[in-house]
This record gives sequence, structure tokens and C-alpha cells, in this order.
Amino acid sequence: MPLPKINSSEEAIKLEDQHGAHNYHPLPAVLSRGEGVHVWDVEGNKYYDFLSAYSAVNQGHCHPKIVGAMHEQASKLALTSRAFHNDILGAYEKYATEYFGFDKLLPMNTGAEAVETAIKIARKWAYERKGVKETEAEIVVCANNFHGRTTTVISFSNDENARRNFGPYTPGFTKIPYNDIDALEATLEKNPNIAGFLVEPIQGEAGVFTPSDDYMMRAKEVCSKHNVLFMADEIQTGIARTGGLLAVCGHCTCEGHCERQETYTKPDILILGKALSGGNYPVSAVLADNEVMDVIQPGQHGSTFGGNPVAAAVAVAALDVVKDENLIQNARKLGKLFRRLMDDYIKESNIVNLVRGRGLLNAIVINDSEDSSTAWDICMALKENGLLAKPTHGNIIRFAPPLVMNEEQLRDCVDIIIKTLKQFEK
Ligand code: IF1
Repeated sequence: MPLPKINSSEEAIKLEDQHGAHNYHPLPAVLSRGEGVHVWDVEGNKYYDFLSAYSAVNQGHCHPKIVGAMHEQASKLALTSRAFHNDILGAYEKYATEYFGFDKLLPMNTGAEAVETAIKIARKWAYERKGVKETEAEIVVCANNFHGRTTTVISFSNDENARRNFGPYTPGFTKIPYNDIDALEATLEKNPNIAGFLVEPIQGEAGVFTPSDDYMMRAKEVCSKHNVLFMADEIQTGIARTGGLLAVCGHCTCEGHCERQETYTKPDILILGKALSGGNYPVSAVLADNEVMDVIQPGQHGSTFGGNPVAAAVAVAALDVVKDENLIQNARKLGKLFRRLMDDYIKESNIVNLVRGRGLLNAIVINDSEDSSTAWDICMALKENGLLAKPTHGNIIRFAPPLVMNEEQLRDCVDIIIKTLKQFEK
């Protein structure tokens, strides 16, 4: 059956409204094409993408190298399941483990699945290596976390919208304040059953909440001291987004691999998703060294699609692009410029309180109450002016363009943002 031809944004939105579950409230932009830092709607309007599918499209829309690899592999062999081997998975695992500096990789598809995988590995490690009594392992998480949508993951969310009426909840999680080393230390000290500390190096959904520079490093130290696994959810922050290969790298000047070991906080369990495929395909992964990963033995965990040939080919191409196009350095350079230009404006602004972030993961905080519609209204006006961004948590707007942006484009975007904000100055 041929699909109905969509002639206008209005038509497309109406179809979704009638036939799709209402689990989202998108900005009314109906996109039909993307290339690099730009997307086009069905009316042919061109926009700068300032969300990058929540930091999945770091390498830019429809990157020819990634699309080429995907196309080539899909026409050769798309899926075998893990009942048989395929001739690319091992090569991808070798490439990715060397790229990030770990012994082993466990391939999954979505971010939430990778977080679930990390939780399972940490619990099993606690029982089989740390000597915690079975069913008593605890995982420490942070207030205002976002790690996905599964029943276990929302069990330790404190976002009522994400959590309410989805219980009963999975036990085994202890919540502490974010960016609070003393709270972590006190919790690990009094509870010997803690398997891991699961943390976002920057809290994306919480409004690009950026902790103190030494938080990750000190958290890792505290975890090591108490024989607790340090588990970094780099699904949104990783793969060049924040101006380092990983955000746990902090401010080191690594070029892909971390060369300045003294500033590198290596997680015991690293969780990746989103940009691992450049947003072209659902590809996620958990990385760890042998002493941790080897607790998983045949039959104990898996996925029909995890590690499929297309995913492997896409991930290798996506990681190649990050290196070949110096996306780490570009994100760092343009991020600094973005915050400087925005800071200059904010000095005279009544509508924006501050800009924060690292690399090209930034947010501005709007000077209005959390339940006001101002941030949404600004995003609607940004759309009219040719730039797409989305509010997060009421009065905060996240800015995360593809990392293939150049300086001229970034300056153009800042002009659009400032011009738009001026429409809202009181
Ligand atoms: C949605 C937010 C971003 C993530 C971290 C795991 C996952 C995510 C740090 C799960 C996913 C997405 C999910 C998407 C919105 C988006 C989001 F606003 F909800 F919080 F990016 F900031 N860990 N984040 O950010 O990965 O299973 O989705 O592949 O609507 O749920 P996933």
C-alpha cells in the first residue's frame, strides 16, 4: 500500500496525533531532510539543528561516510543474531576497545538497554567478586538523573512525570545529591553492599547541569577506595560532545585517546549510545576491563540486534569521522566561543540569566518561573528565525548543534539566538 503523500506540516502532525501514542509534545517542525548542521521541513524551510537528536547526531546529518558504510553493510549482511558469528563484530570490538582504552565491549542497541546492562554487570560483579550477599547489592545514583525509560531505570528517577504510576519499582538503588563528594563518601562508607556508582558526567536532562571540574576525578577515587565500580553514563556527553573524547576526561587535551593519563578518570564501566552511530542507527555499548566484563558468561545476557553487522559497520565509520574531522577539538573551540559570545550578551540581558556547559553541550537559563511558557515561546521564535532547539525542564534551553559546524556557522547561529532573545527582552 502506498503511504499517503504529505503535503504540509499540518497534515503530518494531524496523522501523528490521530494514530500515534501521545507520549511526546514536539515542537511543530516536520522535518524531511538533513545534511550536516542543517535540516529542512516539508515546506522547504531550512534550519540549523541545535539539538542534534539529543547529541546523537554529533557527526552531522547523513554523513556520507557513515551512510555509505551503513548502505554497503546492509546490502551485504544485516543480521545474524548472536547464535552465529559475523565477520565484522570482532573487528568493531577491537577498534572500539582500543579507541576508548578498555579490554572488552558488550554491544547493545539503545541507551537504556546499555544502562540496564551496566547495572546487571555491576550487580553480578558485586556477588561474584566483591562478596556481597545475593540480592543485597545496591547501586548509588544521583538526584535528577536521566538514564532512560525502562521500568528499572525509571525506578530510580525523581522526575515524577517519568515515574508516576509505572510502579512497582525495582529496588536496590540509593539516591544521593549530584556534585556532592561528601554524600558519596558517607554513603559508601556506611554500606558495604554497594556495587557501583552510576553517574552522568554532566546532567543533560537536568538542564546541562555541569558539576565542579574535579567531581568525576574525586568520585572515581572514592569509589576505588571502597571497591565500588565507577559507572559513567556517557550516552549524551561522550564521543566529542563536551570537547573531550569523554566528559569524564575533564579538561585534558586528549586527541581521541587520552594521552594525559594523570587527568584521565577512567570509568570501571563506560556506557555509550547515541553518537556511537552518529544517530544513523541504534547502537549502544558497555565497555569494561576483563575483571569486570568476565562476570558475564554465555547465555546470561544478550539481544537479537546487539552487535549486528550494520551496527558494527556504522559505529566504526562514526568513530572514524570523530577522529578524521577533529570533532573533539572543534567542539572545544566552538564551545568556548559560544559561551563567550552568549556571556557578552547576557551581561546586558534581562531575559537570560546565564549560559553553562562544556564543549558544544550548553544551555541558557531563562529569567522566568519554571512553569512559565517563556522557554517554549523562545524556541518557537527561534524556529521562525531558522534554528531548532528545545526547552528542558521549564525555563532552560539546551543548545547542542552537530559538531561538524564551522566558526562562521556558529557565529551565524549566535546572531539568530541573540536576535530572537531581543524579541523577549522586557
Ligand atoms: C527521550 C532527555 C536527553 C540519556 C542518558 C541514557 C539515555 C539518555 C544520559 C537513554 C537519553 C534522551 C532520551 C529522549 C530524550 C533524551 C534526553 F531529555 F530525556 F534527557 F538527551 F537529554 N542516558 N536521552 O540522555 O538512551 O534509551 O533513549 O537511547 O525522549 O527519552 P535511549
